[in-house]
Amino acid sequence: MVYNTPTSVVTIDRFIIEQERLHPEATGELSGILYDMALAAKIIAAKVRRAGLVDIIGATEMANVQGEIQQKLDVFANETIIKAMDHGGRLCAMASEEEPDIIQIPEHFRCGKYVLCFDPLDGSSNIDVNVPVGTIFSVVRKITRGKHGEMEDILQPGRRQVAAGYVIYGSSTMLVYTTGQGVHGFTLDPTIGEFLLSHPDIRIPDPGRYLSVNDAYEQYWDEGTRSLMRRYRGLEGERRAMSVRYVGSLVADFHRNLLGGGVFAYPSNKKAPRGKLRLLYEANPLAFIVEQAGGAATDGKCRILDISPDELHQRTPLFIGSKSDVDLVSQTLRGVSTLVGA
Ligand code: FDP
Repeated sequence: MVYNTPTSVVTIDRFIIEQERLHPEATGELSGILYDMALAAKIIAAKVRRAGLVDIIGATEMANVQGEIQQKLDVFANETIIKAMDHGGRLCAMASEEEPDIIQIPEHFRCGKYVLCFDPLDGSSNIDVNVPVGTIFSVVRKITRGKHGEMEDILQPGRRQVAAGYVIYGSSTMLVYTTGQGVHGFTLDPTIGEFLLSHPDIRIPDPGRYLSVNDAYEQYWDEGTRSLMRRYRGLEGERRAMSVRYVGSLVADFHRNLLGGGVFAYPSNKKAPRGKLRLLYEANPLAFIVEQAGGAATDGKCRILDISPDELHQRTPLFIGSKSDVDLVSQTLRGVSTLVGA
């Protein structure tokens, strides 16, 4: 089906409003959050695209502008999202991977009924070498009674998310999101500055082709995890060997596996007993998306979306991707000693 022709396009704004009309009770507040995220994504995309030029142009700018210091990209992305989201009257609080505490809505703006958690620029250690990076976000409803958001509003299990998405800043910029009615992808058309519907109703292929894991940690894995990886590689059991693809930028690895099928794994290891990735900013939103696309996500023992967070920056082991590939995790780790939760 053709969605976009030279004279008729499905922009993200049009898509969001059409989805909203399916729910006559909707107030439009969630749609507003998605519009604002799309705007922040465009601003960050423009900056990321110029990242390689910063050293060259920065020097010239230093001479002309009054001593302005070049901001690091992850700091820029963090501030851009906060400023795009704090004034709309839709959020009561935010939490960012870049900030130690809850971000409150300034007093002069209205507080709303939603909470936003986000990772402004995931994989930012890859910026210097021109590898894709991403933004990840998650929205839940406020559950406390007061005007302002509290820690309790943020520390909710992922199954309560009402929206989640990511932006990948790659060879093209894409925004992929779900509000619980499938997963839809939009590609930024830089000539008109709009996200256009390019990947409606994404379904993750199953079984998957790709295995994404940093196996430099093999020496620190327990026997269950080693056995699982041997199975994925077709060295143990009956499975066909998967191809290994590891960018080391979560959004890029996840996005490829979502479209091509596969599993991304960041297991616990002796050095990092709870893994590396953050539950609220990385695992939860991607788990909501993958489940909506027909896939699954687990920490090895428990469905990611059922974990009740205890702290803002909690880490979790993560196995995420095509359902049958993720199901193999519990089948293999069951009964074998593992470090999960150690
Ligand atoms: P980064 O440190 O570059 O920000 O969560 C952070 C993350 O990247 C993910 O994007 C990536 O999947 C992972 O860490 C890579 O970790 P390893 O270097 O330990 O493999």
